[in-house]
Amino acid sequence: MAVLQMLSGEVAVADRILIALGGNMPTIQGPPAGTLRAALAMMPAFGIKVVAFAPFYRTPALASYIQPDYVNSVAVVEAADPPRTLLDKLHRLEAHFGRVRRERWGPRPLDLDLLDFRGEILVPTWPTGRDAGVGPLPLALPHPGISGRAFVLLPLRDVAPDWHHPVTGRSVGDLIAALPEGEVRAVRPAES
Ligand code: A4P
Ligand code: MG
Repeated sequence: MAVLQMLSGEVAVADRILIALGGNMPTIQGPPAGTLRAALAMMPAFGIKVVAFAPFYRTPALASYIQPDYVNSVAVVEAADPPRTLLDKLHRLEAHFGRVRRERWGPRPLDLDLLDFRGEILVPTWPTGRDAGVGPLPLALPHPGISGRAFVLLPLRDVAPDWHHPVTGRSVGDLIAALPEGEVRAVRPAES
């Protein structure tokens, strides 16, 4: 297994905040891996302390048309903000790296999703699924896309091997085992 990049001490499970990082377009920081590193380095300026982050993975785009591969990772962070404020800060970080929301699942220099906020469950009153379209959506926790995505679950397991889905209770290992083998194999360590 790839080496976990621990930046400071362990965080108790109940206090865990998990953020997914992804990108498949270059920025002034260079290719996506450079953007992800720069975003992690900028988080403390937003009051977000990065405790650990997973090694970067190169992953085929989950999209309705052909796009460049993504680079994905997951970070464990600490923050004093409530989840909505934290997501607003993540959106400001995305904007700093040139993210413009044009279309759902479109190519982007940086996507920061709030995967899990201390196990909190928030079910929005309108759909967040495939049919929801473009535009601001209410916060959903945990992030609705976790369970079926190898590009989220593999780095999540690196930083939180004891993680369980707050709603279903399924372990990250179980969720990975339930994925099609080819999807798991397609998620490869990024070379840088
Ligand atoms: N939103 C609600 N809850 C959350 C949450 N917990 N975390 C709202 C983040 N955002 C949340 O997100 C759409 C809306 O969801 C926002 O208004 C936000 O407030 P977005 O980031 O603006 O748009 P998006 O990313 O295009 O849509 P979505 O539904 O968030 O898609 P995902 O789940 O982020 O997937 N393929 C690979 N290989 N790797 C990837 O990282 N990412 C995506 C996007 C598609 N394909 C990918 C990858
Ligand atoms: Mg997103």
